[in-house]
Amino acid sequence: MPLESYQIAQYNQQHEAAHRRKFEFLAGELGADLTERMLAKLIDFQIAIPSWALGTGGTRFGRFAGGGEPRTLEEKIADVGLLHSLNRSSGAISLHIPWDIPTDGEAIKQLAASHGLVFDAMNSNTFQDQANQELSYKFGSLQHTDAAVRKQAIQHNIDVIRHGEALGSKSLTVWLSDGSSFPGQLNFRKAFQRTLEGLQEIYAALPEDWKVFVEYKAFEPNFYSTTVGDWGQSFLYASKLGPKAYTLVDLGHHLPNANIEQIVSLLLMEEKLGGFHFNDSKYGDDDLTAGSMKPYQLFLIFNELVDGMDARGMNHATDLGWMIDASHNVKDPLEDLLQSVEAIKLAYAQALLVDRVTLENARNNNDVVTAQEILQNAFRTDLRPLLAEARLRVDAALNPVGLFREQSLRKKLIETRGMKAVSTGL
Ligand SMILES: [Mn+2]
Repeated sequence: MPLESYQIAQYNQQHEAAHRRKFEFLAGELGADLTERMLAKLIDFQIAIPSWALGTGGTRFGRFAGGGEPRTLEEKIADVGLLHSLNRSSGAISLHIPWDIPTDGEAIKQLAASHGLVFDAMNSNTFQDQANQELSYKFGSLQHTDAAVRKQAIQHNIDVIRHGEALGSKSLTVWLSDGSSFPGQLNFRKAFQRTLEGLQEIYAALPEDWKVFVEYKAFEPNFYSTTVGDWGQSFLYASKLGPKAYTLVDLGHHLPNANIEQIVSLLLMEEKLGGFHFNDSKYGDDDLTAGSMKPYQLFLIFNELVDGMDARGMNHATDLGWMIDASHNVKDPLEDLLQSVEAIKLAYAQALLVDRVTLENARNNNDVVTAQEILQNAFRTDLRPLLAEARLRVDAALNPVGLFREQSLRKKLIETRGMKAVSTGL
């Protein structure tokens, strides 16, 4: 391990007095009851790290690797283990097949467990052609006009489920790049029907206690139509498939200015929201660090998540799949993931702070000003000391990015893996 627990303890000792001043002021404002309830929820709340976010992301113009990137699945697990030891909030990893095929499922599962990690949703890939692949996905996978291509894509998804079973995963995320780039290219109804039939075969292969998440995306790589293009289409597939099928919301997969919080609210009401891919964007599927661009929107989304989950008595930590899906090319990927996790948990904490009784009264009385004040008061309360206290209580670092830098952890990874180590993936 590049980071030992005594180093975390030493770091926290050096910074504890300053932390204590800020935390005690905040706890005084919130009151002991609310403080302790929020701390317990924050400690439980874990966000899965995708295996493809551990290396520097590329764009279609180029890729600038940062050095010391994980070269194998084992090294990817070690990186997530490092993140988890820094923040105790990243206790799961989400794998991508075929980039992360485990050769020995049991050994990989044990390695992950030794870092305190479990396997979150498995991700299939029918948006690329692999080197040894028989048929091409150039014109789609499950929507394809050729039944043999569809069969290959269905079988791939079933293989991914089997890999996941060996690792103790409980869900499959299907994102299809299927669609069309020019008017006239595709019969929309037939493409939908073929895709539905393929998903039905995949659904039939799910173990009893598994879920399948149908992820939607408005555009890219296709630029005229996408066969799972929005939450309505995903909801339609999920509804037709059955109770184990859910919609997955990726924050970057909407048309500009979409009201994502309203989408989340209605999907939860219909018991069809399954999971989340967090990232942030300014223009399209930018895959920027969560909360870096529109933190108020992230808070409003969590406000609906907490409200909708509480309305149905759901467990915040375990009843939805929480994952990051971000990857870009100018930051250290591990520092970036630490920032994303922090932003997500901060938005969650702010949503826990919303006074829901007063908010509902304000709504019933059409008191628009009070309703806005309640949300903005929660959003503008600095809860960072609460997050730091939650970390301190489970032996994580008071400031994960600070410790990552103080210990020169990237330098240590480069020393072990080399400057030219490049991660598999995008
Ligand atoms: Mn995604």
